[in-house]
Amino acid sequence: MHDTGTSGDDSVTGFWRRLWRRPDSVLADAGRQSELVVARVRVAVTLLLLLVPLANLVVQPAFFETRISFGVTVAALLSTLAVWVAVRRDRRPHWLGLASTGFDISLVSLALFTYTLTGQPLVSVNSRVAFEVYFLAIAATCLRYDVRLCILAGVLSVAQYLAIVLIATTAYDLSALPEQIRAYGHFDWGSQVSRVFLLIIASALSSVIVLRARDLRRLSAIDRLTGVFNRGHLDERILGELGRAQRMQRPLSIAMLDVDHFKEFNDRYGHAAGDAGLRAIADRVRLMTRRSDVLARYGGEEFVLLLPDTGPDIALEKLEEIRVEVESMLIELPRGQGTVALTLSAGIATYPDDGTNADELVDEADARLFRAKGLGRNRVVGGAPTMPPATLHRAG
Ligand code: GH3
Ligand code: MG
Ligand code: MG
Repeated sequence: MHDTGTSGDDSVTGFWRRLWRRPDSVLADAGRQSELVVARVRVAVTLLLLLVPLANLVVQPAFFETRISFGVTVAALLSTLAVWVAVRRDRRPHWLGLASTGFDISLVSLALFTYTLTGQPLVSVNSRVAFEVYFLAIAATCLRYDVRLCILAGVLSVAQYLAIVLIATTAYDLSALPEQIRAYGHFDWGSQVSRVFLLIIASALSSVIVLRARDLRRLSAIDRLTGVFNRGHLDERILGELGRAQRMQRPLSIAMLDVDHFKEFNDRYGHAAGDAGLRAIADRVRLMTRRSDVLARYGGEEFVLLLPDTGPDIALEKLEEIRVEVESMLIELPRGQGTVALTLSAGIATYPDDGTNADELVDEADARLFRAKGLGRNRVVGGAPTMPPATLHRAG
């Protein structure tokens, strides 16, 4: 069945599937756009973190640890600048969100681990500044609109932090470091467990925010009456699908469907019956199309069906199949008034044969729909030779 973005399945497996689903193309795009914001914040935070080793370098320039932590932070700053430059140059591959989430979390872990490396393990496990940056990195995953990345950030931060604590406790006797006790407290497992829980809660909260954003996004893309996509979403998708067809050098068919004599149907059976008719037609067409096809309500009783990777012959065949199916459907009238049939007409235009941009293709599909109406309705006109309809029915 073709995807309208509805969640449908409320079972536990349905929930997990929903959690693990890729964001739709528009959200994924918004996520990639956000990488520039994240890259800027990352540079700013790393610059701020550089202040501490820089101050230490001024006070204790000869100390080996001071030089090491300064060197590591400068290396981190250079790598954040490199990522920022790459993102600014518009290099935003699909794996960018995954890579930059892993990079952020690992950067914080590296900052914490540097303290253990430089003989200050209590700073690693009780740090008040560097540890909090984990929360910034986890919160930034919300901007990527991908729940999988929120979960990954949580799992990675917990795993890396626990590894740091284990290394610090194994390599040092933390209760025998008197000079650090005053500045960084003492080590206890209770507060370490609380820290890990906070990371898990932050990751869960980010996941919920992303799921909510996805629900709102779905609601904003769906037509409330029929449950198929709305005009706004269609406008975005036409451009996306056309871009893909051009890149892949594949055809794309656009069909404009219009219910015949629908005004008469409304006048005769009432608006509620008209609404039921529109819902029934939308449901049936949706069931008959592929997951990659896009069905949208264009306005009133008009629908648009995008058929990616489909040339004029196959598109005509598909629309004929839909026309025949709709013609044979019986629509239940409200208040037990019985059943009635509806028909539809359609016009099809195909990229690249009939146009190279969205306006040209929609105009051509519309012109062919007009021709189908003029030829007597209940028929499909496309670029390929039109088949004569077997029967002609009128509403009512
Ligand atoms: P044609 O065969 O030429 O397409 O004729 P038509 O009557 O279908 O076309 P027309 O554009 O004259 O009328 C469309 C009608 O669709 C008018 C309007 O009452 C009805 N309509 C539009 N939106 C809705 C809706 O959401 N619900 C209902 N029930 N009717 C709607
Ligand atoms: Mg119309
Ligand atoms: Mg009509």
